[in-house]
Amino acid sequence: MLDWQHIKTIIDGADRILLTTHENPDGDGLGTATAMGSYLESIQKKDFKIIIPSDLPFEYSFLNQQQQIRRYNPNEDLPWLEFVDLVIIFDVGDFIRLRQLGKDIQSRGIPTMNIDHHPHPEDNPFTYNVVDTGAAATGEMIHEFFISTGITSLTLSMATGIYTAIMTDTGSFRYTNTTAKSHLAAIACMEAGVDTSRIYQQVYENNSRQRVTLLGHILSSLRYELDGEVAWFTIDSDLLKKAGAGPEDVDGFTDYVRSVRGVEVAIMFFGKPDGTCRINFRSKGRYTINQIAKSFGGGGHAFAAGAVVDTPLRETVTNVLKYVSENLPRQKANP
Ligand SMILES: [Mn+2]
Repeated sequence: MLDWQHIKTIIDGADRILLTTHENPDGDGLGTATAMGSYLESIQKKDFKIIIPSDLPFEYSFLNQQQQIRRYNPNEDLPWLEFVDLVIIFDVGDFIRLRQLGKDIQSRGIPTMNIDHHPHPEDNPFTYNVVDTGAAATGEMIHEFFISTGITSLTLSMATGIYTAIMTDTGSFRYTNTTAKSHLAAIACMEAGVDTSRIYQQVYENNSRQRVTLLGHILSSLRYELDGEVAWFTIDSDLLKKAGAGPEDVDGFTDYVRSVRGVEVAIMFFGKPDGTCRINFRSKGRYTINQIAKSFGGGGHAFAAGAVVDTPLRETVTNVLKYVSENLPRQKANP
């Protein structure tokens, strides 16, 4: 059990606090940042801002009703950042995913608190590490923080953030990481009045037509390896253009592809316009895939991981499929 009281003391001691999460933010990072923002506003009365390294995805705009989330803009934000006492970073996985914001925090020597459920190496750059790899979502940890430090009932916006975080990271309570704790936190959120069906619809029934068109192309070009245990697909700029879609539209496809009968591991290869290639791995639970992601310079959870490599799309596909066919059989989750 983490020493939440000690963590509260550190937060209590800061006057100006920056809350942030990784680039291409998801429901866990944004939900926890807004839940903490609501706490800092209503209970602690702190000077705080939520500043993120990339754009807020449309499907999470319901978390930003008071326009409290902004994309980092050094020109406008640096004067405020100069006098920040503490940066709390949610769900980041790796400091590098803060991009320019991370560099500007580091160069000013501002203390950082890493609240996360991703594994981190011993020699990480954070001042304080608050890590629980057993938590299904960072949202579960923030719920624990609130109840361990005397918050008896959640405000609606705290609960909305926490519920969004846990719902998205557990695939709506379906993935193997879901525990009784996830459900207990969800109960607390429901008791605080969250509209669970509305949150679900905002996040998952808000696909653009372009995104659905892109999904159609992907599903019609799926490839299978290892007797059908591995399914994979590629996305490149041409395909995005054909569908009228953008890079923000690709999230979630790997989870969907994993749903095919017999498929244990789904892999997405996304050849980005800047020449790098993003690889996403999703496992049903028979194989762990974070070691494979790690061998390509990435990382993540046992059953959901990823990497970004500098090799072009085709070469990446060849390299990864070769590595997977040689190494996946040795990655049994329960040997
Ligand atoms: Mn997460």
